[in-house]
Amino acid sequence: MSQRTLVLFKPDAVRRGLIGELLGRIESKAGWKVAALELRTLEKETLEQHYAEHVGKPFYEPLVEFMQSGPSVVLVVEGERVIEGVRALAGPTDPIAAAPGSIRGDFGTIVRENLIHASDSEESAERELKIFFPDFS
Ligand code: IDP
Ligand code: MG
Repeated sequence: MSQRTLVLFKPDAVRRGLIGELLGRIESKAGWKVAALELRTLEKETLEQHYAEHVGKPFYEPLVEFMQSGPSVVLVVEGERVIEGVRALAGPTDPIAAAPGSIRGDFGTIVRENLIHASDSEESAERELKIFFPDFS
């Protein structure tokens, strides 16, 4: 089943020069296509919409601050089971718990600065694609 997902390479990944590494892992998956890609410093309003489910949690404010701290790469990736697939490439939220071989497991140590966001379900993908690419059909 072909799907679209919203992916962010977070400001830590861009600062550390990992755009190519992360993009390469996505592009290496057979049949997956980058449908949109932009280097963008995310606005507070965009992040408040994106992370609405986390409002009130102790990590919310520092997360929104961190996500504004430099440019991110914003991507739409499409292909076979890409929603589940990019989550698998990313690994679980805590980079220390993430298996080596996953993006977070290979490059991360800090939970907040875990390099990548990827939509976690079809509903999230639809919601997030509208936030970041309102004109994308
Ligand atoms: P996910 O990105 O793996 O879907 P979520 O639970 O949706 O993880 O959290 C969104 C983001 O908030 C995480 O990717 C991470 O950057 C940050 N985050 C989540 N939990 C914590 C925490 O306990 N401490 C600090 N940051 C956190
Ligand atoms: Mg999440």
